[in-house]
Amino acid sequence: MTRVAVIGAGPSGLAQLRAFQSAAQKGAEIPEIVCFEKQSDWGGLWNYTWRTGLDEYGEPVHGSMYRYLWSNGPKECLEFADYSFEEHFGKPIASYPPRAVLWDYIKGRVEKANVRHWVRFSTPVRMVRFDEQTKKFTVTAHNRIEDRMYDEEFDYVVVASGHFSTPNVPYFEGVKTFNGRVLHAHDFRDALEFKGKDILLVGRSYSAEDIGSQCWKYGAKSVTTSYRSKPMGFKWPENFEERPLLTRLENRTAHFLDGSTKEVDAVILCTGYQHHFPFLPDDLRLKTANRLWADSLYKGVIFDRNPQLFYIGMQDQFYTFNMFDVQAWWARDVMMGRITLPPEEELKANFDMWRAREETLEDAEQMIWYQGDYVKELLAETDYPSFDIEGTNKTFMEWEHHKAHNIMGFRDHAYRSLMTGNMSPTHHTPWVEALDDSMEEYLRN
Ligand code: FAD
Ligand code: NA7
Repeated sequence: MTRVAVIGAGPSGLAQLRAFQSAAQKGAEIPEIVCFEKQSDWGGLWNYTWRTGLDEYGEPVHGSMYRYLWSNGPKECLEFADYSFEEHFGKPIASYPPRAVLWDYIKGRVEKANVRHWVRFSTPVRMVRFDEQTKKFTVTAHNRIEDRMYDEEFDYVVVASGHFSTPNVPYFEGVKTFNGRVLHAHDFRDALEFKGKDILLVGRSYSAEDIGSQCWKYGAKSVTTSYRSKPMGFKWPENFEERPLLTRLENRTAHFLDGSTKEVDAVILCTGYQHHFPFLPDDLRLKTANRLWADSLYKGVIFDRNPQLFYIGMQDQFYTFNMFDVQAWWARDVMMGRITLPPEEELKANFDMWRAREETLEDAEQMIWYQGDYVKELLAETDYPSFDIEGTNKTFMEWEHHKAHNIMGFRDHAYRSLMTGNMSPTHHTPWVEALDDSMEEYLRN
């Protein structure tokens, strides 16, 4: 029997499980699926952990999510086409759910699909090898509960281990002598730690924007962000400012490229993450920057040096859950022989076309339409329920517009579901006043 290993049970890995289960549900004979998950529960980053550094077994902690995290984009843009929010919660809900609500939604679909028995929890994959003779993979996994390592053979491997977990940590002169706390966004957990403090964030992307906004919301005395390329440019509140790049730290003083200085209590490096696959040898390992068209992946999914190896969710992301779904459905169809791969020159030409277009993209709007078009291309080749990509892009446009208008208020808007057509309700409390991020509080009418 054909065997498929899925590495990771976050949104991408779970999309792969659901893809196979939905084929089985329609009567198809599917391969045997084994999903290896290093954490003790599923949901990937959405499964919050208080831990930082190493976990209970000495493994690097996967989680980068923090308390009070609310969706940074409209939930209408990530909704599963085969499992709506309304189906899960039994009613339409507001558009920017906190982490716990999204985790519940992700879990709901796979609980309904009854695929938990495919997952081996607390089992990190240590190594994957490919035998050119037998054309099979050997996966070495470590069952941490029994503290037992073992090998198993597979015909296909799907890497869905995420790429926002291993921090990119640049060095800044004087950091060794800085008298406050220095951490990377990966280790940030509770904004209340910085209440009443002057904080500096390095970076200008999602983490800087959101951790900065959150620390401001929970009472930081001042928030300064420092950019390398260009400012974020939002209309920030009074005690929130953007400065050019940090050049050095001296005691508590941060020095910036424009010669200005600022006294700060803590530095949070929001400097992004590395694609890091310590369990893959050179011939199977994806090496790419965080970009919309990742290196080495034909159709954004299949490894260019081994057509039995798939990667899900490795792109930089506007689209998330439903893009992972479309990728997983596509990968499933290749593995099940429903999609015959075109000759390599054609795959390469397709890759070059997407890469060339990626290099022309100038702003978020163009990037969103680009990723939407990519999702559309894969969607047309599978039986994943079709959904309104243009409508999704337009919802992303509204989101961008709402952010530009009011960065601390964009989460107070509501959008129409592209899956059910129903309008979402406006949330009962403005985001800046909503300090309780529990599911009960969010769903309260
Ligand atoms: P992950 O969620 O990272 O899951 C990967 C899984 O693989 C984990 O469970 C991990 O334990 C497991 N794993 C890793 N290595 C191994 C191994 N060797 N063996 C076995 N298992 C392994 N997206 C949104 O749509 N909206 C948001 O608001 C949003 N906010 C975000 C906030 C933060 C702080 C971060 C970091 C990301 C955010 N994202 C958001 C993007 C996020 O990447 C996706 O939503 C999603 O979690 C990606 O799913 P994934 O399955 O690809 O990766
Ligand atoms: P991103 O989106 O990869 O952004 C990384 C940021 O870090 C970006 O602004 C970079 O600047 C900046 N960076 C990287 N290296 C440096 C150095 N050496 N000096 C200064 N600045 C640097 O990561 P995020 O963590 O913000 O977001 C990741 C995910 O988490 C995202 O999907 C969200 O949903 C949540 P640049 O812009 O290149 O000038």
